[in-house]
Parts: sequence; C-alpha cells; structure tokens
Amino acid sequence: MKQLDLSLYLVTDSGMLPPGKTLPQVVDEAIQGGVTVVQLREKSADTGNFIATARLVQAVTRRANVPLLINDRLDVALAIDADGVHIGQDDIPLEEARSLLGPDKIIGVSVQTRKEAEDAVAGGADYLGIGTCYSTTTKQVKEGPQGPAGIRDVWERALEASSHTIRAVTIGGINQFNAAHVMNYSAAFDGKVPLNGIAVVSAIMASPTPRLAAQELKRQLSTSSSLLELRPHRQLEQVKQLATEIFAKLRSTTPLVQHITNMVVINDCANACLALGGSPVMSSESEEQADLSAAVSSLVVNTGTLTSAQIEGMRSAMKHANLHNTPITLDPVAVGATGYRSQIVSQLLCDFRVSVIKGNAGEIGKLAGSKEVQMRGVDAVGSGFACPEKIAQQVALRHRCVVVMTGAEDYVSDGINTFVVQNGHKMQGQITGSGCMVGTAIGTFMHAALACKAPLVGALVGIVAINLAAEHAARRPDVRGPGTFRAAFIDEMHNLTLEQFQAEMKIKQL
Ligand code: 3NM
Ligand code: MG
Repeated sequence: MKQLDLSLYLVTDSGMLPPGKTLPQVVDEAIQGGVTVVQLREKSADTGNFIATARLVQAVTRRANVPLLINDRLDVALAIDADGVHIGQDDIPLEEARSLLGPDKIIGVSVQTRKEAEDAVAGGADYLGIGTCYSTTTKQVKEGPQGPAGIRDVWERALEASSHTIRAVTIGGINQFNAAHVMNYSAAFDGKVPLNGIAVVSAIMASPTPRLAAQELKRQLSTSSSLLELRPHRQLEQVKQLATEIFAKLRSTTPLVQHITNMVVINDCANACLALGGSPVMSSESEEQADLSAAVSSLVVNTGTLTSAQIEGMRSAMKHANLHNTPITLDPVAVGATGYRSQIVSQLLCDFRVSVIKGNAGEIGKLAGSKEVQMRGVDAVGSGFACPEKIAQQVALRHRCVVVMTGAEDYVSDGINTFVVQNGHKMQGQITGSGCMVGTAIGTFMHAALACKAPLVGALVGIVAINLAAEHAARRPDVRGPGTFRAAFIDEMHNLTLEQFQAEMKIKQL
C-alpha cells in the first residue's frame, strides 16, 4: 500500500506568499510545522516555469520525505517524477491518468457530490479531496460551500462505495479556528470514521509564520482525535460516581463562565452561575471576545436576543472558544419560531463546535426536523414526543454533541448513552428564564466535566443540580408564588450540598 499521511495537506498558491518569502521556503517551514503532504497548484504558470518551480519544491519535500503531488498537470508530474497528481472534475479523466502514471503513483480526485465520490472510488482514486467545506476566496467554486454536514454526506457515500480503503480530506475555508470542528463533525457513521485530514491553502500560504500556522493546525487535529474518546458506553453507577466527582470539582475551582444571553434573563443567569459555584462574565461585545477567551473556562450562548451586534458577539466568542477547546453550551431559544432564528442557529451549528445543545421539546424537535411538538413564542406547545429519547439521541448524533431536552422529565443523550432526569418542580415553569438557567447550570459544570472527559455527565450534573434547587425552594414555607420562588431558587442553588446532590439525584438510563 502506498504510504500516505493526509492529515495536514498543504495546497500551494504562490500568489499569496507573504512578503520576503519564496515558495520553497514556505513549503519548507510548513513541513517543519507538521505538513504531511504537499500539492503544487500553479494555475497561471507556464509549463517551463512550472517545471522549474516544481523541482525546487521537490528538493524540499524529498529532503523531508513528504510526498509531492502536482495539480492537474500530468506532464509536469512525469517530467519531475513527482509522487503523484491531483485532478479535478474538468481535468484529465482518472482512468487515463492512471494508465499514464501506472499503479504506484498517487492519484487524488476533487469531488463535490456523492456521485462524483462514487465514480472516483470506482475509478481507483487513492484519495478524495471533498469540497467545498466553507466559503473561500482562494478559488472560484461552481457550487456554494456545503459545510461539514455536506462533507460528511459525501464521505459516507465514498466509504459505502469502496471495497478498498478509500481516504479523504476536505478543503475550503479551513483554518485553525474551525479545523477540529470540521474533523469532528464530518466524521462518518455516527462519528466513528473521521476523514484522514484537512487540506488548506491560505491558512498556511498567506501566513507570515507558516511553521507556526502548521503547528496550530496540527494541534487542532489532535484535539479532534481526542474528541472521539469522549463518548464511551457508560454504566449508570459509573455515571453517578462521575457526577459526584464533577459536582465536587466545580466547588473547588470556580470557573469563569461566559454568557452571551438574552436581555430578559441576563441577571438571573449571572446570579444562578454565582450561586452554583461559577464566576459569571456577561460580555457580548465581539471586539473583546479574543482577549476574554484566554481566561474563560466555559461559554454559554443563548439565542434569545438576536440583534446583529449580539450575533457578531456570539460568532466571535464561539470562534475563539473553539480555538481554545473551551466547551460551548448552546441554548437555541425559540429556534423554529421564525425562519430567521432557524437560519441563525443552523449557521452557528455549521460553523462552530458545541459541546451541549439544551432546549425544550419544541426546540430540540425543530433541530431533529420533527413537527410533532410546535413552538409558540419561546414555549413548546403540547405534552411532548411519543418517543422523546429518540429525538434527543438523533440530534446528538447529528450534531456530535450532548443534547439536553427539558420538560416534565429531562432527557440527556450523547447519541450513545441516554438518560432521563426525574428531579425538578413545576414551579420552574412559572418563572421566566428557568430554561435559560438550565443552560447556565450546564455551562457552569462543563469545565469540570471536560477535565473528567465526561461532557455527558457534566450536562446531567447541571440539570440535576438546578432541578434539586427548585425542589428545595418549592418546599420552603416562605415561598408563596413565582416571585418568592425566584429568590428562593437562587438561595437553594447556593445551599445545595454534595451530600444532598448525591442522595437526591434521580436519573435513569434508557
Ligand atoms: N479546491 P483555502 S476549495 C483548491 O472545493 C481548492 O475543491 C477547493 O483554499 C474545492 O484553504 C480550494 O484558502 C481553495 O480556503 C481552498
Ligand atoms: Mg484542476
């Protein structure tokens, strides 16, 4: 089998070199930073110049023992005895390229659709370049970007169609902020079969520090492979044990929990976070998210207020949280109530990796594409789903995250393991913001949960803790209605002990 490590695939473009650097220099530095394969892509070079450049780059790649592939031009590949070629749909047909190059050279093919992937697999391609992931200014592409969900779809088809081991990378707008998300989200078959790597042009070629750029991309790739280990099969007893550990850990760490939330609940969420043992930051200004992200342990994004400034803030915070591998809890408030909300939320899920999605039955149903439970304003209408655990599980698998679906009973699933939480009190439905405070509670525990490599359990701890506080508050003789309940609710979040948490948590595995 041909040796081929596709994990960090550099496609060159000498038109975007930083001032003072030559193409062979940038390729050399990028390889030092961790690039594993190089494709020379010179769309405007004359044949003579292309060959001359290719020889200079080849001196660098040979020294590093990294394969060099030539974009499109078989003649150039043959002239310099390159390791192979990469061809697009409008280039020389795969079969002819193979018969000219022989069985030992590497041939990669660009594909956009399931059909193109099938054909390339049947034609004996060694790997696929699946595009276009995100919008890019580097190349004029015929079809718009398909996002990691579209890439996953094509990748699954390629795997189904191949009898040999097919490999693939994805390309288009990939950078250090989104690389881990792209790898995680585009993995096939319920997240079990990741792509072999990512291909980038501008993220390395246009960087003034190509070595550092490649190193950062490598770091993101290792983050994404560790994500695959976060969803093991869990036993109930082990979950209860981990839950207790996470609860105790939070109280000894006081994580900084950033919220970008709506103006109705902002004060309640800040108080709930503090009462549970976190330290709230409520900034939504996009300009300060890069600085804040260095200190923040967990991010809660609630889509209740959707001004354009708020959306800018969310996108900036989520981008930087992804870079730092900071857990994001997304509360897609009222998704499905308007087309605008649905579009904003699906764009967030396309562009950023979230650890948890928390919503009511209407919201999670909308993300599952189900109309069984409808939304009216921010509230779900109707009693619930015939099979709520399936809905939660389905959304978790689709978005590669933990899903918490609230209601009279709460469902928590990572797609592999599903639990129902039977704590809580109906008074929670009588104050505004109690759903948003569930998001806060999950976000508050999520940093401790990731330290235990157990995001699913972190979400369980958050919802159990806040539900227990509600039970305790509702029992108090001084609580006479929603107003006094609201104050007592915050008190009881603060008063909840580890012993109570352990003794009173009611969770069942499904
Ligand atoms: N092929 P950047 S997108 C060369 O969709 C190429 O097949 C694409 O550049 C495809 O990493 C693309 O700078 C350019 O966004 C990718
Ligand atoms: Mg081409």
